[in-house]
Amino acid sequence: MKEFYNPNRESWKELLKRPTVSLSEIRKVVQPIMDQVLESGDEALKEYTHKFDGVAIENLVVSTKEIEKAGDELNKALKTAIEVAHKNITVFHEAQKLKPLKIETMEGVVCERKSIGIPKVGLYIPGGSAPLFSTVLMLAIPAKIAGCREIVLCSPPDKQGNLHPAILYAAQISGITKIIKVGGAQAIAAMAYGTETVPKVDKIFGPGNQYVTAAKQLASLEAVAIDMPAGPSEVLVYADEGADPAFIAADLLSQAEHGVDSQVVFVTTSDVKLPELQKEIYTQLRELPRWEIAERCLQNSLVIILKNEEEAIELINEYAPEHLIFLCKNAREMADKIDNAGSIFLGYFTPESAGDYASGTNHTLPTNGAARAYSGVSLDSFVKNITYQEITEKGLQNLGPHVEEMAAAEMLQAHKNAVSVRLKSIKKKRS
Ligand code: HSO
Ligand code: ZN
Repeated sequence: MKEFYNPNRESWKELLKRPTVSLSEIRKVVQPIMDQVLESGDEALKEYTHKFDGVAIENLVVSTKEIEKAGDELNKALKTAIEVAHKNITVFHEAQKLKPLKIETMEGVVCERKSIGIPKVGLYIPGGSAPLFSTVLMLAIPAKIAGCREIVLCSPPDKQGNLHPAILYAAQISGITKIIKVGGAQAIAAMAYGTETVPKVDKIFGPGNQYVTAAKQLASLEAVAIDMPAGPSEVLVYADEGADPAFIAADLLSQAEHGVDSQVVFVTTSDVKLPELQKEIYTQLRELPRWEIAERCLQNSLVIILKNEEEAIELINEYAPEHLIFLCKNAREMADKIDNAGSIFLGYFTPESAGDYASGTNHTLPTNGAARAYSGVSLDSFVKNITYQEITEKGLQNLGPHVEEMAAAEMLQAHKNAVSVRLKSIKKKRS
C-alpha cells in the first residue's frame, strides 16, 4: 500500500482516482452478442454458453427437482447461516415499506401516492471463482417484499452444466422459481429482449464482470431499467489509536480479496502504528487462499495520514466510498458528518462482512464515487410510485380558475378548456 503523509488538498482528486477501465472497447465485443440474442433467442444462448462456459446445455431452465434437492447438498451450518441472513435481510427490508400517502392539498382536492412493485424483474448472479449466493438473498428478498410479480434469476452454469447448490438454495428459500442457466452479456440480453424461455423484464439487477456491466449499460439505452452501474468493490477504513491493527488489516483484506481491481483505502489522523499494521496485513495475507488477488489489489491501495478529523471527513466525502468503516471511539459522531458513502459500519466490532452477508442491510452498493448521488439497492429499487388525484366539484371550483390562469399564460388553450368545460357544467347544474 502506498503511504501519503498530509497530502495537500490540491492533490486529493488525483490521489483518490479509482483504477478505472474504459467500457467502450468492451461494448464493441458485447454489442454483437446482444444482437445475436435478439435475433435467435435461446439458440444464441446455448451457443454462447457452449463457447464461453464450455458446456452444452439442453435445457436452460433449472428444474423444480434440481431446486428442491439443492438443500441436501449443503451442510447444516451453512443452511442455518443462510436462513439467519434471510431473516435479518427480510426484517430490514420489510421495515422499508412505505405507507400509502393521502392528503387533501386544498378543499376538495385529494392527492395520493402508492408504491407498486415493478412487475417483472431480472436478477443476475455471477458464477466463477466465488459463487456469490449472498447476492441472491440481497436481490430476491426485496423483490419479493416489493411484490414484483415475475422474478427471473440468471446465473452461468459450471462445466457440468449445474449452478452452485447454495445459489439454488438461497433462491428457493427466497421463493424464486424461474432460474435460468445462462451468464455473461448473453444473459443480460436475454432478460432485456426476452427469448423463448427467458421472459423480457422491466428492470435488471445484479453485479457482474465488465462484459455484464457493459451489457447492462447497453440494454438500459433500450427498453429496460438497471439498478446501477456496478464497479469493483471498495472499502475505506478510518481508525483511531484504539483500533486493533488486526481488525484494520482484516477489514482491508476482506475487500481486497474480491478482485485485483478492487480498491482499499486506510485513513487515520492518529498514532496508529503503521509498521505494525503493514506487518499484520502481510501476516494475514499469507494465510488467505485468495492471497494473490488480495496482494495485487493492495498494490493499488492507499494509506493516507491526515492532520485532524475535519480533514478526514472532507477526504472521505470527496472519495465517496462504497463501504466506510469507522474503527474509532467517536464512530457515530464521525458518521453523522458523512454525506457521501454507500454503507457505513460503526465501531470496533462492526466488520463489513457482517453487512455483506447477514446483518440485514443490502450489499449492492454504489461504487466508483457514485455514492455522491446514488443509494444502494433497497426496497425502493424494486418499486415505483404511482400518484393519484381525485377532485370534487367543489375542489374544481377552488382550484380550476388558477389552472385556467396558468394554462392561458403558457398559451395552452386546450389545457385551459379541460377545466373550463367542467366549471361551466357545474355552474349550469347549480343554476
Ligand atoms: N462486498 C461485496 C458483496 C459481497 N461480499 C458478496 C461477499 N459476498 C459488495 O461490494
Ligand atoms: Zn464483500
